[in-house]
Amino acid sequence: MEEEKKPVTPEQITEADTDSGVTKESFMEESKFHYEKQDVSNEREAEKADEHYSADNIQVLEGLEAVRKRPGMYIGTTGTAGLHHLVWEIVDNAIDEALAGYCDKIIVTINKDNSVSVSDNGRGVPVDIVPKSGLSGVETAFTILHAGGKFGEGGGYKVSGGLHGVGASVVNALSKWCEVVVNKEGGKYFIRFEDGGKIIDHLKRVGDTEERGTTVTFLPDPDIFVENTIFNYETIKNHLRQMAFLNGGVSIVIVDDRPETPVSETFLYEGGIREYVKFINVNKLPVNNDVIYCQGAEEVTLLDGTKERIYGEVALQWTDAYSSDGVYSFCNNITTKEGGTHVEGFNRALTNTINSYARERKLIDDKTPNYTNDDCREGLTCVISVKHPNPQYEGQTKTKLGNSEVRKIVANLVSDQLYTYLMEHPEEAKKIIEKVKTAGKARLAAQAARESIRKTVLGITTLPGKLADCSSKEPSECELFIVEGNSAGGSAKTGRDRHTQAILPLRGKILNVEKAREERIFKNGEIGNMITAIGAGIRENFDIEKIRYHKIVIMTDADVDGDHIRILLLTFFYRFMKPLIDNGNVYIAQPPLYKIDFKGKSYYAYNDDQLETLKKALKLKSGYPFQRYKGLGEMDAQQLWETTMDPKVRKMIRITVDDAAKADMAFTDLMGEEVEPRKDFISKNARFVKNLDI
Ligand code: 1YM
Repeated sequence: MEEEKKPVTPEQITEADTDSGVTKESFMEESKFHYEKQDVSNEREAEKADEHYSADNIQVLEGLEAVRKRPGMYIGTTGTAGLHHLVWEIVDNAIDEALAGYCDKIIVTINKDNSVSVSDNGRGVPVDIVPKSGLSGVETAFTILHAGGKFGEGGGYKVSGGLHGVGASVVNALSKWCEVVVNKEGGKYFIRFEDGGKIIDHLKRVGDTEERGTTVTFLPDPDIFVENTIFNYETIKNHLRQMAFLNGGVSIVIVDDRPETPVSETFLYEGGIREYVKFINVNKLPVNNDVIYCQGAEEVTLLDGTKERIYGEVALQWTDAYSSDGVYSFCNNITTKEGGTHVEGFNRALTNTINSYARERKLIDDKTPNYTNDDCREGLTCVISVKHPNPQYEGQTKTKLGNSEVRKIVANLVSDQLYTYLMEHPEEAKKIIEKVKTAGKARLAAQAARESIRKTVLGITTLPGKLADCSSKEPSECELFIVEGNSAGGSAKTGRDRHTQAILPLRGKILNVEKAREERIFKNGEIGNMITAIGAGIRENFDIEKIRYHKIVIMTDADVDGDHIRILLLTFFYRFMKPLIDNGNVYIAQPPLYKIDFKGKSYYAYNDDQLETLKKALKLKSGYPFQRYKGLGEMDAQQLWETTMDPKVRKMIRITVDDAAKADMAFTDLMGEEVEPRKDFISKNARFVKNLDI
């Protein structure tokens, strides 16, 4: 079993062991020297290296120059995320060494000067001269783009995510300086690169040591990372903890040497992803007591005859939660946010196994239809991790695993082992099936509720009594103002342009659609009014062609309650009428915050800056009175029209999918009830909340 955890074929291990480290067979033939040999031929090798050096170095620098010219292509951004990406790349190399079975400890240190050191106790990066480049293994790995673990095709098993082995040279290219220490076969070797990877002095043996391993220290180049070169302890810590969960048995230490008293934490999870699931579920009530664990590896032969060994593991535990989005998937230690074939294989096996077990044990009667995948996943926390030597990514953000062979591998291992678990633990199995059953019932109830709303709310063609509709029937010129509170609603009704502007006042807060079960949502009067007023249905029945207004304008007070209502409405539109948001039909009105009356005229300011500018422009003395609007209700019909509704002067914010998704996420994260975190969220996300009043 232990061996299963290390996705390396025995053949690869012996190959690597017989060589000084570099696994590729063809390379062994070319290089044909081992340590003893290298010692006697050292000078000659150095000469040879120098010969190659001048010519090759130009090429080398051109490669690294390309990275410096377009860093985004290699690390995504040159912002904070990109900065941390440098650390992930070096850590990935150490993790690869651990996965190859040669290393069990990794230490990441943030140094006082904000450089980062990563050490491992593996074999050490090869130090022999690589004939193709004329440079040592270290120099090759750190200066030649695409020099992966094997200087060529095939060979070792490299699985860590990211840049597929181009990592070290990319980090070097983007560093002010970078130092590598290799302890290998009795010797200590050192090299320093400067200014984006320039070799100042070749790799040197600087002493003797019994230790083994690689230490890489680098200082990000401030000319590249102009925004920020300061590493964030929490970001690195979270990443390393995730790596420790995904690579059970590897001890990963983080040290922050910057504070006066250095901080250090160690992550070591012998249970790997099993402990990850426990960690995610720590504040939840588990349904089955132990985390179920399935794993396996399979060798597949590709069309071109090459063999690949694919490793998969899955850990799962149900909790009493209602959501069905607790499945976290990874390939080669990177999250596959859009899922992919491993998740598909898992889903298929999960649904089949649960249903066939329940039927066999007569926990479900013959007449009842199968539980759906969603039923099986309600409350489930699951980590799926596969290691694949040649992953193919698809999807919009290239985070969807595409290798089709993975589907069957994961499905098989989950089917077999989950089934065995259920058979061997009938008590736990009973609790799990019970949870799935309840989820199924809730689904049927929601379906019935949806059906009834289709018949009632969606069937209602008479418009809500509270709606003051506009006279035009041409949707492209019509606007619906959803207004907070009856008094503001009254002003809006009086002040509007009756031909094109309709007003729907909302009484207080609408229901939080995240919290409520579907049945209640549909029975909520305010929501029903919005659905009928807009007139295009909801969810899969929503028909954008039928909308009665091309502009839906949310008009709320500029205070915390107003912000809250706005987020509730956005969440509602996002969940129930998403095409409206995709299509850019949703807007937020911007009422002014201040009014100054001066020489018989009223002047409005929409933010503090404008207020200051206005005071200056009117040459007002300090202390000159101005009105601060607390709510829309303080404005009369004329003022509301002049400042907020008149298309000629008003300012409105058009909502993007991004905004709405954020609002939606805010609720998923905060789960509604507590006020403090919500206020906190609102104040931090001023994007929706331009006029804040807390
Ligand atoms: C702190 C970062 O890079 N460790 C590391 C890297 C390598 C090896 C061992 C290694 C790999 C192989 C053989 C092989 C790398 N070597 C190379 C290259 N830690 C860190 N530890 N012997 C040693 O893959 O066959 C790239 S990474 F290219 F030089 F072989």
